[in-house]
Amino acid sequence: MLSCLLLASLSIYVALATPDVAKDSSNRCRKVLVRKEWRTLSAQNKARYIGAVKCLQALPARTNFTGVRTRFDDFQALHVSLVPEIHLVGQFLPWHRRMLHVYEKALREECGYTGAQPYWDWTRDADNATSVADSPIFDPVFGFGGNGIDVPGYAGLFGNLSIPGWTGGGCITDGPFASYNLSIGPGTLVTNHCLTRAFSKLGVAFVRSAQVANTTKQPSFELFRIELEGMPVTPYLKIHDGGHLAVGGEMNDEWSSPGDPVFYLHHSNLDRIWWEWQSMDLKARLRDISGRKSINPPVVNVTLDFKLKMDVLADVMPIRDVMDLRGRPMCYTYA
Ligand SMILES: *[C@@H]1O[C@H](CO)[C@@H](O)[C@H](O)[C@H]1NC(C)=O
Ligand SMILES: *[C@@H]1O[C@H](CO)[C@@H](O)[C@H](O)[C@H]1NC(C)=O
Ligand SMILES: *[C@@H]1O[C@H](CO)[C@@H](O)[C@H](O)[C@H]1NC(C)=O
Ligand SMILES: *[C@@H]1O[C@H](CO)[C@@H](O)[C@H](O)[C@H]1NC(C)=O
Ligand SMILES: *[C@@H]1O[C@H](CO)[C@@H](O)[C@H](O)[C@H]1NC(C)=O
Ligand SMILES: *[C@@H]1O[C@H](CO)[C@@H](O)[C@H](O)[C@H]1NC(C)=O
Ligand SMILES: [Cu+2]
Repeated sequence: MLSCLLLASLSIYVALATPDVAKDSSNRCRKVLVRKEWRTLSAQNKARYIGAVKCLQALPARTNFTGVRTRFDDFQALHVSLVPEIHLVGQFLPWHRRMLHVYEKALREECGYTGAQPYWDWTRDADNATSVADSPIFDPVFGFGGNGIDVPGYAGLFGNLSIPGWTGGGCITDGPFASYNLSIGPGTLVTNHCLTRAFSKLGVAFVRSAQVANTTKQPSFELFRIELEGMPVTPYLKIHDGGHLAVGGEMNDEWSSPGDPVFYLHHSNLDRIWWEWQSMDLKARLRDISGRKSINPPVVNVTLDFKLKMDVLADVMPIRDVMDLRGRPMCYTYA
């Protein structure tokens, strides 16, 4: 107690003395959440996370998007409303970092969850397998349930490309989310439908350690974000779209993918890889941002002042404020 008081008064003193430190200490985190890989959580903590997601699925919506029923739907509908603005542009990684942070906050503040947002490191499954089917992520009890039921002739949701080696395509039949019907999606539609999955061997081939290594070795944010995000800017899938395709179904729907709770673990892993890349050279990379403001001309890069929008779910926030996980408002790290 005494040492706390001493430290507090010391930091006020230092803050007054040097403006730089004042800025630092005002951003200092009171608590740092540690985001962990799903399979490293205890059975009890897995159950707590899933319980909190189911809680969001039972709370009433706050947004006014057409069709939303629950707090879980709010986030999915927010994503649908912004799809043309948040992919294939400079704010792709910052916007999803912000979205995850707001989602994690909702789980904690509205659903009594005390942990951090977990992530799914698919390399742990994909390096030695051709399907994600055996991943603990898809466990019916300690995970998010498994593949969708087989639908003969399922063509996937990947434009007109035929997707080799998929199975499933229909409603998931087990796990904690088999009974939750979505009301947003597929695409921009508003329909009452089950959560679908279609595990794909093609997708798995793009989320292996070699692909991650090729992503984190890129020397600039410009090359890094392109190497991470994937088609149609790149000729083949990359870790972002590869992960969406590996799960398939709703997860592979560019609009309504946040309808699969696994979306948040996939994007948290991408966020972790961005932070890992930033951490290799913090001095330069905490400020390195680029990419088009919009997919429509004129081509202008975003800057750190570009505002990330969350409708009524959270205040707008400049990209600058999500760049450093070590200070407020972010205050989380990856283990
Ligand atoms: C939703 O719509 C209602 C009725 O138009 C309005 O009163 C309310 O402020 C809106 N809420 C939000 C969050 O936009
Ligand atoms: C995958 O297989 C390689 C070579 O067979 C092995 O070295 C590695 O430890 C395996 N990785 C995992 C996660 O099991
Ligand atoms: C898919 O193919 C059909 C028939 O070839 C074509 O009419 C349609 O525009 C294509 N859709 C997309 C998204 O490419
Ligand atoms: C959930 O959606 C499926 C179609 O995807 C439908 O067959 C089923 O009846 C719906 N269940 C409820 C409770 O609305
Ligand atoms: C590695 O990254 C470079 C640069 O983005 C890309 O041209 C190349 O295709 C990538 N290689 C693999 C195997 O993904
Ligand atoms: C956007 O930023 C990248 C990376 O710094 C740069 O190569 C590119 O020329 C910029 N584009 C425009 C239109 O300013
Ligand atoms: Cu997205």
